[in-house]
Amino acid sequence: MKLYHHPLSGHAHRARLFLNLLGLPHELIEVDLAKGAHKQAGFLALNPFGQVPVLDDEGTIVTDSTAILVYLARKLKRRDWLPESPEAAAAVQKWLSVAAGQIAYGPCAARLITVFGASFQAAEVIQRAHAILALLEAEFASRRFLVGTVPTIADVALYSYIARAPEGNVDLEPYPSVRSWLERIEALPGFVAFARTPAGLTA
Ligand SMILES: N[C@@H](CCC(=O)N[C@@H](CS)C(=O)NCC(=O)O)C(=O)O
Repeated sequence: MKLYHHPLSGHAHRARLFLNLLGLPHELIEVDLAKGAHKQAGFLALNPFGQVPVLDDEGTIVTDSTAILVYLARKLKRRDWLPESPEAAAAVQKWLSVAAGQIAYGPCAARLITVFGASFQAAEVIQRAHAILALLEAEFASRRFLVGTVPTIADVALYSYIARAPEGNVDLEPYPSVRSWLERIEALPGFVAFARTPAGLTA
């Protein structure tokens, strides 16, 4: 398998993290976002959205980070990571939507300002980040992982941008249960860290 990625992309880190948690051998291909390689014809043929990550599984092309998580879990028939009961599948999907919604427009956007110079309104996206973190803090007060008692792709999808939220000036100090959950993910066999950038609160 090949994973087209960028080391500072949390979306790409989700896919890379899951490949490693599954113990799947893979080749990492870095896409030079700074030079606009993701908008060149060759890459757009793989992903018309012009975004990383992209998974190439022996010619089967899968784009979008959470779609890659679903693909890998289904391909390996890992019902632990992607359960099949209607209730659990719906719960996982709910958190994948949060990853593409509140996380993308909250902690991810806040970090895009400090790490990549994006032009979002800092106060607005930081406030959004704290809203989802407060909700998660309440969730983790009574459970170890987002769905059930074992990690699922929901946890993988949310991990990267929450772990690096301080780089976007989003303080994790008020969220001890969220920080304990991050540590539980980091203790999983095969865990691979998301690169740290000295920015925001970690500058
Ligand atoms: N929905 C996509 C979003 C991916 C995404 O936003 N990737 C960023 C890097 S973190 C990217 O490639 N941005 C370049 C661009 O949109 O032009 C996914 O989940 O994979």
